Amino acid sequence: MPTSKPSKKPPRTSASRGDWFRDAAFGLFIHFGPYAVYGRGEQVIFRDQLDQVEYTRVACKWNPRQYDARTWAKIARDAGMKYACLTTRHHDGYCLWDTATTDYSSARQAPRRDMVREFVDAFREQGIRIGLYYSLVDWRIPAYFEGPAQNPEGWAKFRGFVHEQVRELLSGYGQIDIFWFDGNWPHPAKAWHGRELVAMMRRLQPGMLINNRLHAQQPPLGYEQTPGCDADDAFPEDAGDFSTPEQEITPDARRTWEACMTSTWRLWGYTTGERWHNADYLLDMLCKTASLGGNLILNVGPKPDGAFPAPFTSRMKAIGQWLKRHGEAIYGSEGGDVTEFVTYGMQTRRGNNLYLIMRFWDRRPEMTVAGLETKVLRATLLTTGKRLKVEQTADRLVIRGLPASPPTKLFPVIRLECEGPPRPRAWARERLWCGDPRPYVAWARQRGEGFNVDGG
Ligand code: FHN
Repeated sequence: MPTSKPSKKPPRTSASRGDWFRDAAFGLFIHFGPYAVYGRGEQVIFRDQLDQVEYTRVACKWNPRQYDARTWAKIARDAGMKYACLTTRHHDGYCLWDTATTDYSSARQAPRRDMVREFVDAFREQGIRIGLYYSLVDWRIPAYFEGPAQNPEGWAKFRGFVHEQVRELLSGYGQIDIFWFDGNWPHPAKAWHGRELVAMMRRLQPGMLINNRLHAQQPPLGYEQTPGCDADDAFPEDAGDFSTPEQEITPDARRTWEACMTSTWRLWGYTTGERWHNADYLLDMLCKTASLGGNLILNVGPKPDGAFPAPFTSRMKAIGQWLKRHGEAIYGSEGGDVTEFVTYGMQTRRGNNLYLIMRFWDRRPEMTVAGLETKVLRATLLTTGKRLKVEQTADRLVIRGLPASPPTKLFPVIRLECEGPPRPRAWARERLWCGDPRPYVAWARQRGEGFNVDGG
């Protein structure tokens, strides 16, 4: 069902922090760790209930010799990604930075490398903003499972370990733009001393964005609730700056939001025998997210040797080329559900421009856009630069001069330059099901009242 109101970008997180993020629109999520050796996703130790000692042995031997953050950064840059978020520690507990809290790290084990350092340096060099993912869960630690009630002493020690690790990550690697908590479940933010933790983080990195997952209940898989959406409406100070719907593009009208999605069918860590989403499906995610006023962070699980899987790299190349030509419809755009356009695709807005993102190309020389109130001054097929003819009546805009063959394998975009911010007519704003039926009554009455062909 079409939404009843054009989706707007939610209120800014805070003028100082959120501007670049909402304009950036597109980020890279990287789930990298020793679990890649197994080729069965990032949770293999838990899902397969592997022997902890055996997994630790394999993890300590893991040495991704092809890990080259500069290559990763160039792929992300060419894909049009404006920020990137690396798992510094996932639920298996293995740390990718030179931490003093444990020897279970890439700095102390086989690689002898501070992979977080290499990541921040390489991506910053490409002008890409830095995000650090951090799992509160650590499946190695019994006190994590017992929790504060059953093991108050062990929990306090574990919580201290977590706070110190966060402090290290925010003290030793320069400006961090995003901190991406994950896995607070089943413990509430207060069990993590969330307010103290966030206060410390704000002191160390005042301009940094924090996601909502220290606070939002992150139920294990199989729960009803969409992971990453806040369980309640209140936003206490440990509730972070943006919502994180996962594996679905679900707007949060209350504030900035970022959909986190895999580029394969399911798992975040490297998985052999993957089913990959095609480039048009991945681009559809990005355009849909932008049309609803949010950001997309798209995931890759690097191979055990540290290289990105080739199917990911090729898809990102195609999307990057599309963004080179059509990026103005995505970066810095606002949600654009302005007119009745669901048949063709999606819309985004930017100032006085309305962008029509065409998922389907029906080869007809003209197309109709119904319900746009604002006068169109100029129409351009952004994909080729060709000027298009427009004829606008009260309720209908006809766009003419469209080429028969689709001008790109991905999504052609038409830019409508309007005499003001593009607005829908009342009936288009309300759509069929949500507003004043009278325009539709008059429209149906054109035929008469009755059930027969002649309206009798
Ligand atoms: O359990 C994790 C999962 O492994 C992955 O890291 C995702 C990414 O958003 N977060 C949790 C599931 O919601």
